[in-house]
Amino acid sequence: MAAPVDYSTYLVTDSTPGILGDRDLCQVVEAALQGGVTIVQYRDKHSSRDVVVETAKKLHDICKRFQVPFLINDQVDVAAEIGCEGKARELLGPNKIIGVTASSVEEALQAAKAGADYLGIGTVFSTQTKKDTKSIIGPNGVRTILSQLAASGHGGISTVCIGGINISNTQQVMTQSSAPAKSLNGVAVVSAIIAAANPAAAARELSSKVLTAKVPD
Ligand code: TZP
Repeated sequence: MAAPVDYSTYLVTDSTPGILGDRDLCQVVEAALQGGVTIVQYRDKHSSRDVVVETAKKLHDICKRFQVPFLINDQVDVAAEIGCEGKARELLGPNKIIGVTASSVEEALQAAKAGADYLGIGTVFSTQTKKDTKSIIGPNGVRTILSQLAASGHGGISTVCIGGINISNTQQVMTQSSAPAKSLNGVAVVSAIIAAANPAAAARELSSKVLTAKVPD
């Protein structure tokens, strides 16, 4: 059986021009892994398919060195081509990680029933990183979704929250959003690590906040 996935400090990359300054994405991700990121999703809305495949291969190799799962956002064909850990099940077969973003109880239950491995719940707070978010649900919205998952027999699905999460609000969000029967497995962040002056230190601090706030499974 595959080892359980640690969702506690989930890094999502960003390809917005300028966000990395003069730094290289692979170096930033490697630094974040040194700081304790436990799972990486490559999200690239700007580059050509060739660049995406090339970058995905490099990032996958880095993640393998750290024994951390590597997922690709949306581009299921690229995930299939490079054989990474995250995908859409029909195309890539069993033993892959599928994540679905949910901003409502309905979406969360639908994804859980369809067999998603984990949910990205949000958008929690407004964020400059993704401007087309459907709704800002706050920690209370996250708690409602977690309660309903547990109440409908889907309390076992892994969950992270996403959207505007940073070092200053992680502990509060982890604590406030926890439903009595189910708490978050972790937090997913883009800018809190990718745009940080020191991504390794940012990942270390974020990871320590999550672990302090997390209720053991
Ligand atoms: N999905 C919902 S919000 C978001 C994504 C990919 C962006 C989160 O970015 P940040 O910088 O962590 O607020």
